[in-house]
Amino acid sequence: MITTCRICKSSIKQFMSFGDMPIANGFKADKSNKDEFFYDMAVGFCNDCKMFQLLDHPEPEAMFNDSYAFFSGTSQAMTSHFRGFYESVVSKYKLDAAESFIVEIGCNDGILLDNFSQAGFKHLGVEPSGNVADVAIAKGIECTKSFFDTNLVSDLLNKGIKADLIVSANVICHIPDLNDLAQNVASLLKEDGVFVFEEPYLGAMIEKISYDQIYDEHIYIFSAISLQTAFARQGLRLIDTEKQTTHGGSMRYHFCLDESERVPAGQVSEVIAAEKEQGLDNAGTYDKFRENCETSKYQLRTLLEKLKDEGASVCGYGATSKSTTVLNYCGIGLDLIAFISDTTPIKQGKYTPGTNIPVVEPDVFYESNPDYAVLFAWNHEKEIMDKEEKLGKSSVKWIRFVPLVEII
Ligand code: DWN
Ligand code: SAH
Repeated sequence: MITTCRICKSSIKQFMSFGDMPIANGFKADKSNKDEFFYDMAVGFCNDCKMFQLLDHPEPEAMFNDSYAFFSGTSQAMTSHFRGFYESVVSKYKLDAAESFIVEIGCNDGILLDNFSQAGFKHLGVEPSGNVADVAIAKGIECTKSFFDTNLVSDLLNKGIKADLIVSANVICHIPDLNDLAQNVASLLKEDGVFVFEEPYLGAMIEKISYDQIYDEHIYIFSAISLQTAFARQGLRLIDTEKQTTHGGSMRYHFCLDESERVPAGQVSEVIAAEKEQGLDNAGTYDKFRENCETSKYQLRTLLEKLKDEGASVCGYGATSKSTTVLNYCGIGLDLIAFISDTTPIKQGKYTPGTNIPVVEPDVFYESNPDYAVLFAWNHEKEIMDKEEKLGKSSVKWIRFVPLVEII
């Protein structure tokens, strides 16, 4: 467990712990916890550089390997979102398929990079989880099965590769050595290149009490203030911010090299002013957040216990990474949730990390037609509700726990 901030090395203390946590995507072939890895999921806020961070985490190789369970393409809405990301960045920076080199950090199954690949851009995806990288490669995407680190960037530089655009989505917060990451990005960018990436947003998490964004893979939850400060130390300058609704509230950040002549957009200062107004730079905000998490936990448990007493059948919908935090923190097991339905083949037939709830295919959900389903994939609520309404195969009542615990 660290005692100094990962970014600025000031001393840092935990403001809360979510207790012993397993690997969020560590779905298991059997019900035993015998060989399961647990760590104390304690979180801290650095009062100096304002970075919200985990104080301990498993080794990256234990999370990102050849049996990674999350495939980005499981959501149609995210596929459309990434098409929009591609179109917006190509138009904003006037990228030309014949000239520009694109690097994506953490391309997963190619959900974003495929757009560049199809349009004929020279590109490279960097993806350490071999099984998801294979899906990208099968689409014809150039992808190296590797972590984005100093060795990889040195190799690329030795081959004469420099990037006009480095893109990423929901990956930068997964990289423990953020100082190293920023240095590597700075050396790989062409003089006028840009680094554009989006991440779960701290402001949204605090507002919605979506504490389930905190799990092993998310070493950081960023604000514009904390990222601007961290990356400025490594020669990168924040030039634009764009709020996104994806994953329950995200922020897209645009950085360039310090010496570039690019001018920051007006909304950067507005976003930073709004973050100060919200208190994201103030330790007291996180004490209040801890209280809100405890209330949310109490309310969810109370609702599930009441439904159990009434004899209702309850399942979960979406075996998300986030659900590992909710289930383990709230102490929810098979006594309260019979199974979780999920469309991802690699998760089906397995058991949830720490809590041993079976993950089943959607047909089991339709056949058993439970009374209630906890919507663990709450960030995909619209897509899921529309799909289930159209299918009409279930009469389930939905339970939401973000921003409030309620039956929808
Ligand atoms: O940052 C991360 C984000 C981008 O993705 C990663 N660290 C890991 C992952 O987080 P997650 O697992 O919380 O992501 P999702 O997108 O909320 O996961 C949705 C889950 O729900 C998937 O397992 C697929 C499943 N699903 C389903 O069963 N039916 C999803 C949809 C849309 C559906 O209709
Ligand atoms: N970009 C996709 C995937 C996000 S999941 C999306 O938004 O849906 C996080 C991904 O980051 C995983 O595929 C994981 O293998 C990858 N990843 C984790 N650490 C990484 C690193 N150091 N370099 C590159 N990719 C990494």
